[in-house]
Amino acid sequence: SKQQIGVIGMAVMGKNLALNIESRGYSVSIFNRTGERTKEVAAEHPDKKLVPTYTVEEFVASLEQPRKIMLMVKAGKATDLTIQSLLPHLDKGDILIDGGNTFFKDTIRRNEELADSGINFIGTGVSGGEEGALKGPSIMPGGQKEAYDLVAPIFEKIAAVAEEDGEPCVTYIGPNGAGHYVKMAHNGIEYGDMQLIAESYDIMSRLLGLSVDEMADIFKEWNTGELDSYLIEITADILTHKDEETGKPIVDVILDTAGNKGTGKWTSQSALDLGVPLPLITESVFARYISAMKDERVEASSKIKGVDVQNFTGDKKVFIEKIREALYFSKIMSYAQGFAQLRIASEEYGWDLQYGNIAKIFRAGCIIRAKFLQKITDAYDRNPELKNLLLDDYFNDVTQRYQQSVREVVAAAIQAGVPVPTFSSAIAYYDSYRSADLPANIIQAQRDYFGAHTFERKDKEGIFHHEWYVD
Ligand code: NBP
Repeated sequence: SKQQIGVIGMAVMGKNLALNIESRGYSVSIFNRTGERTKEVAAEHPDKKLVPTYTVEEFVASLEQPRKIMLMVKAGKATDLTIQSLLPHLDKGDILIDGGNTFFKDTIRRNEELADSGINFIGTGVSGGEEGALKGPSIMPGGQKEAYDLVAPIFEKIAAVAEEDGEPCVTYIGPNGAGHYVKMAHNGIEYGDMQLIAESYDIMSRLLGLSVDEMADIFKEWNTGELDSYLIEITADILTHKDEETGKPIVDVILDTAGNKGTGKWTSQSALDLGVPLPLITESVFARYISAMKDERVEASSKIKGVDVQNFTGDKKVFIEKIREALYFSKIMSYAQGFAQLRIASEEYGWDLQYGNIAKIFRAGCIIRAKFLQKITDAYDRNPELKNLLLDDYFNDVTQRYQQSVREVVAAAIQAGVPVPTFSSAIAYYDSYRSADLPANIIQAQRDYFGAHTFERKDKEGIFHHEWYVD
């Protein structure tokens, strides 16, 4: 008998996803370029309905039609090569699902190319890392809707479930690259959240002189309120771990050089391409880059003085609450920017994204899962056409109430020489967005002065040029 679905790529993600699908009662064919790996996976799980196959022909022939094939291979060239190897063996109506972290423009291209041969192509974001893949990820599928409908029952069973209403964290995102775009934006938002948490830690550590244990308790406490989220939860936990060798908190021995796989960069690049302001996430990408310049920073630290950090004299408890408010405020700025970008991308690429549903499927399974996402869904339920989350009553009210804390925290950090690129960017965005007048009049005057680029006027319609060089 034939299998209901096939998974290609038996590295950690593909293996775990195959096990997840199998655990929901499906029979799964598995295949990996290196057959040894397929053998290992099958041998590790003899009791599971995982059917190992060792050639592409054997793999494809083992599947029910229309075939459902999930690719979990390295994004980029490996994905193209895998698709090419499958193509001669597929039939019209078969469905290829790419669950890798693929650049959305590659997905648009593959979707178009394969459509010519009658093959459906679903580019799907899968978030939640290894554990998510095994126990329930958040899934962001994009591609032919009719094809998605055929795999939807499987996806709905393997996805994470939102605590609030028991709904699976998967929804059809839109045509072609929409799913991978949303996954990319999710990752960008993840970069922002992580950097904001890192800055909060830095302020508490360097400005308030709190110990790692004290900070663990604070994050734990924060996780019971508005900031309740996976990333706050794991940060609290991380801070309780000790290094086995030295007995020190593990964070004190981990090198302060952040890696990245490029998805944050893609999000910023797309924002630049679309002309959408995405300063907070972009600052978080740059923060990783500057962190990676460790040797240069160490050298600079001995040459460049900055300011001496004064002992904090205020009420620490009060200030910690301000940091919490600043963090929540800044997180809202980041999501406001990210969702505004989704809106412009949706218009540009014709995706008709449903922002409230997107926030909903982030509520569980994925790295940015948080109570807070329900607020975003609620905002789009109130107004599906919302231009920016900051215009929603809830977000407007809470940011209005918390803005003073951000101003104080950012000012104190700057006075003390503690870098807060994302916190300061958050308040700058807020102040820019709510300013009816910005100093761009000066920029337009300069452009007109040196390049005769012309300008518009506040008081009447039309295009104007001023004669700047009259003697
Ligand atoms: P990797 O991204 O490390 O990819 C390894 C897999 O790709 C192996 O099965 C490998 O086969 C296969 N592969 C390579 Br490499 N080159 C190939 C080629 N030319 N032809 C065919 N297969 C090839 O695995 P992963 O970490 O499990 O991630 C899988 C996908 O899921 C990636 O796109 C990743 O970005 C995405 N993702 C990962 C995470 C995560 O937390 N790790 C989360 C969400 C999404 P081999 O065994 O023969 O070398």
